[in-house]
Amino acid sequence: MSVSPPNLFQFAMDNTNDEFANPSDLTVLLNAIGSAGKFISSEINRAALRDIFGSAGSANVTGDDQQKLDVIGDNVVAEALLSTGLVCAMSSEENAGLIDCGDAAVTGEYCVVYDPVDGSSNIDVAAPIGTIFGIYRRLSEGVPAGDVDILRPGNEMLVAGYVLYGSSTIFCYTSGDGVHFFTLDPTLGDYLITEENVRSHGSSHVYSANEGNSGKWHDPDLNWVEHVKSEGYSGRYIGALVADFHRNLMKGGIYAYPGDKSSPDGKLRLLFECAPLAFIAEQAGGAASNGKTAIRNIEPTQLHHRTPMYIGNADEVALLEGFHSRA
Ligand code: AFP
Repeated sequence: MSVSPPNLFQFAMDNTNDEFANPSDLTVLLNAIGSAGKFISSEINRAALRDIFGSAGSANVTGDDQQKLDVIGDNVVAEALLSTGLVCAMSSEENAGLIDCGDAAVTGEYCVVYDPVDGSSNIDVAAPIGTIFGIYRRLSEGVPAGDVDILRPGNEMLVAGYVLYGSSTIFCYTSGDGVHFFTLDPTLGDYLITEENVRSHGSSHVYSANEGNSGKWHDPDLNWVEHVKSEGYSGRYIGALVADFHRNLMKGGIYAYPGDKSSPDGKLRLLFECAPLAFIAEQAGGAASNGKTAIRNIEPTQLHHRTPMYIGNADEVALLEGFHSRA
């Protein structure tokens, strides 16, 4: 009889550390996000059948058209985290301000930032999307948690991860001790470990960027992209950061979303997208930069702070930074 590999619950229990208030907290928080991920995964799989494709007819705080699944995913993740009683502050890409955490705003120990459905324009075409999250330990004491607990650089993050809804559903996380992948077994309804201590793939001459925007790019990015093309790099762009990031982590490459002449800070959100993935990239031996500074060292000035980002193989990010430092 074969023994099943450890599930997410067992693995997190065995791999907690003393950064957490209680040894079980990591497990409880990951379990909550994992449960939300199972629900979102099943909703995505049945989206056409349940008429939850398409726009919700609203825009989020940064003006993006909200999809029905953005709204569903946002509520599901928030409710799962609130049910733990451990979360004092939450902020998501879909909300202008902090999400109300009730009594736990005073008693909870953790703050969570998340993008419930990253790449939501992929939903209607059955292409990959994902949920991204980051968790901090609170700073304030004895008062309802506020912006001070959330507006923090990625280098203060305790845990970061994502759930990728692709040809299979993958749960990835780091708590500062390596990066681990779990795959959802739909028959068991459980995430089982499929790769421990993932290492960023070596350089494989792949770049992921929306080159359709290059007419607005600045010279360092134009020079870099001409260079990589002259070196014979391949382009791979899914249009969902979490999916492009995961592909490059496993197969090698660099993802680039530069600032440009009409959007100097680019499109991506520092708290909900960039800082969590930067933590994962670094833990896997990769790197993430805004062209000059490590993403994890950037102090957010507002919840929806945007930043250019280049992330992936460390040598590829260093090459890109060279073009920016010579500018
Ligand atoms: P949405 O979640 O609003 O679809 O945004 C996704 C995203 O922030 C990121 O996941 C993609 O890499 C990027 O946008 C794609 O943007 P472009 O459509 O401008 O290439």
